[in-house]
Amino acid sequence: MRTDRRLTLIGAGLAGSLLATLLCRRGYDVEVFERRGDPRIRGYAGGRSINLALAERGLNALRAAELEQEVLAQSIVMRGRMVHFAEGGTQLQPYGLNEREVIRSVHRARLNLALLDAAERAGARIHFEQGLDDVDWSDRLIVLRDADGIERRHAFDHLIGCDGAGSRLRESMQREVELGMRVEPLGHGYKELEIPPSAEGGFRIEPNALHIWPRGDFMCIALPNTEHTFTVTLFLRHDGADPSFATLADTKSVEGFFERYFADMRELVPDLLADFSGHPTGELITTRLDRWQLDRRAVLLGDAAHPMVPFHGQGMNCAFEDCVAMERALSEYGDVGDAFEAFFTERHANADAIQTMAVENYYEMRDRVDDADYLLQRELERLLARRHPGWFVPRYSMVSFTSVPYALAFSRGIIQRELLIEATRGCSAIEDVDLVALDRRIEARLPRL
Ligand code: FAD
Ligand code: 8R5
Repeated sequence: MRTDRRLTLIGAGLAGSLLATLLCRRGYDVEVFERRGDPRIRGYAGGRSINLALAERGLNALRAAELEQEVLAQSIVMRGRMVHFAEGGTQLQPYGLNEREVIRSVHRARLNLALLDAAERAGARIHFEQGLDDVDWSDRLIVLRDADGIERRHAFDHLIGCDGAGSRLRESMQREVELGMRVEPLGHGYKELEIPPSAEGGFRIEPNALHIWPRGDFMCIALPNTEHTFTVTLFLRHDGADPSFATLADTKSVEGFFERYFADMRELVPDLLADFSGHPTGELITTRLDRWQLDRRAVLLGDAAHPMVPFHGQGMNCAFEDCVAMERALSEYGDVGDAFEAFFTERHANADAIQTMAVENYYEMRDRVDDADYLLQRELERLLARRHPGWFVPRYSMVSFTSVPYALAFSRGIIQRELLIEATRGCSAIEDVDLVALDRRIEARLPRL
């Protein structure tokens, strides 16, 4: 085996296991070190049903690994946002323009199992309970630690860090070179709750939607599971004036909070108080790096390279797209170091763009989806999307239903939003919009895709 065909991956999470599969199929000799135990033997720690939204970019990567059908078969289609208004009532806002433009809810643990099986089938050697502790860069050794704290060293040629948002490899690289890391906490956290099946065993609310309870500064969402449950997530500021996680410190205030803002949740989530006190409060942080590589020997990918907040449902989708980009770079460049450089050059601005769009989508979800001006802009956006297909494509659609580079979706999104705001200024209905004048402005300002 030529040494430049040997790759060492850190982390067998979503990206690590998919990347291992893709690279083995390209003839690389892939070894993966994962801190946790093999979930196929020990079962999943925590055991809660956590689901993720899978969109086109993620599906595209799964297709490359021939896993698309297997994953789709165990997914639930979400056709749009079901908005639950504060004053009661709901409204379904479709995500796409046709029945193919949908996102899907997938079970994280099950997806990870399918990916691990695929990686091993493809020939990857996965070592569980082998967490990366540090890297000896001068001797090209990784220092691993098992569950009992026993240390061992292992030689590497090239390292790919797929070890997630709290990446240890990133820390080891940072000690060697300035990665230019900026940590941007959102100031809000999240809490997961569960809607169980109904007494008859079915879904308690509409299954084919992503539910949103927008409440201005905070919100709840719910995604369906194949077990007929929903995972609800409350997003709320950590500290400061009521309501915040800090002010929800006792049973009474938690009950009062849900009573006041999410009245239907009391009935939907029978274990509300137990879930609230028993589940940890999650952190929401964007971390940006100026560099993802060290010396052409190591590179970061997925959450290790670009942790993002969840509001566009793109963390996994972007990590999967990274895997395809890495595979492509390795097949285009004979030299692994060159491939790492090319990968970084292609992905850095795109990761930066989706990180920014993810933060923006929090504001949109929690505060805009029930505003009249927003709804009018959205109606016009959909009209224009039909009038100018493949040209005026809503930003949400570019992100979720295409593989248009995120940075391009971001820059076109800015122009499109300006056009929508200008065109709807002073209008109260779609009939008031001067479409002919708008067509001319689109022609002048928005290049064709
Ligand atoms: P991970 O999947 O986190 O994998 C990292 C792996 O590295 C893990 O297996 C970990 O055990 C291992 N590891 C960590 N440290 C070490 C070490 N020192 N040595 C060895 N191994 C190590 N994304 C979406 O696209 N859509 C969604 O709807 C969505 N919902 C989400 C819901 C929740 C509750 C959360 C937390 C995230 C969600 N995301 C979603 C984001 C998505 O989970 C991540 O972006 C994605 O998992 C990133 O993949 P990754 O492989 O980079 O990291
Ligand atoms: N991640 C998602 C969207 C966009 C929905 C829209 C939003 C929970 C911790 Cl908050 C969120 C989306 O614009 O209408 N698609 O997919 C997934 C989301 O949150 C996930 C489930 C989550 C981290 C907790």
